[in-house]
Amino acid sequence: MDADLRISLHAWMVLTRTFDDAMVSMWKQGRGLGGTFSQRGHEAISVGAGMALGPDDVVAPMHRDLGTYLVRGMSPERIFSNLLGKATGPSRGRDANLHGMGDLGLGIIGYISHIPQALPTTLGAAMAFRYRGERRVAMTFVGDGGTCSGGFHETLNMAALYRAPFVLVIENNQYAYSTPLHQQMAVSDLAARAASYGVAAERVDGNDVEAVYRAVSAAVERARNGEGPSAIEAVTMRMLGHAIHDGAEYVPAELLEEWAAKDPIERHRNVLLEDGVVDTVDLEKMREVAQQRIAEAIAEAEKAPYPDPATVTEGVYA
Ligand SMILES: Cc1ncc(C[n+]2csc(CCOP(=O)(O)OP(=O)(O)O)c2C)c(N)n1
Ligand SMILES: [Mg+2]
Repeated sequence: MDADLRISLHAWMVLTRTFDDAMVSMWKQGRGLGGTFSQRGHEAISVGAGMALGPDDVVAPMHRDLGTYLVRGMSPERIFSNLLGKATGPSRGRDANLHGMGDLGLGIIGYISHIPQALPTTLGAAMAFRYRGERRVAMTFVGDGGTCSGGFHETLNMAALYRAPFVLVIENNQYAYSTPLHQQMAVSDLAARAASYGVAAERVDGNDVEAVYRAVSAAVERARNGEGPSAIEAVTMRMLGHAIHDGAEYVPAELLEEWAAKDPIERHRNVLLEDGVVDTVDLEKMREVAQQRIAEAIAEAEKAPYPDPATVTEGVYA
């Protein structure tokens, strides 16, 4: 893999983590944030998969895909504005959350909270590309919990049957809210679950950004060439609670320790250092740039106006 690409993958993960840490501390300081879903531990997935798309492709990220929003070009200012309920956020103050942050100009389909409705919606986009003969790909994400609901199964069945240019990234983070995998389903291999519908499926280490990037790039390439849909199960761990209000006391401490030792950013940092792609000065600089960028974004979002109450019915269609 090209050195510039490896550095870029790393820098986006650092920015994503810096954003996430700032978001969590702001919530603890009571600085007016809405629903706060940390994606700590998911950086390699959201960045690696997001970077694998081309500029004309579309993606529907889910609540743990902050990195995908960032790599698609949604600015930290706009995302913080959304979290603060400001008029300058993509939902224009309608949804103080990482939900609802669509921007079709950036190829981002707004997150659909009710799991797994992003799947059939994204398949619809993929089918539109097919009908129009466009070489574009539609990608979305689903959690392990989401794979238990009907829409996952119906979407993969139809995607395979019609060879849709559709890519699904399954974020297996071991838990759906407080329910561990073994209490959700009688199987543990989610790639096999997807493969049973006839989509190309594989399991990757979701804490290895380069592995995620390679697997999703190959899937995007297949979809673009008319070779049909794919599902990539990226295995990771949700390192904090479901959302900030959840202390996740039900997660065994040893499990978190085991996964903390496999932190996606630390791991990639060590690989880049070993391969001589970067040195510690470069890495420190990268961290400072990210911190500066996020501090500016927060300052701008905090200054931004709330939506004018007179606009409250705008965007209400039914
Ligand atoms: C139909 C529906 N039921 C419940 C919820 C509330 N809910 C949001 S996320 C979530 C858990 C999802 O778990 P998983 O799919 O594993 O994703 P993770 O949060 O672990 O990333 C639940 C129950 C919802 N959004 N939609
Ligand atoms: Mg989960």
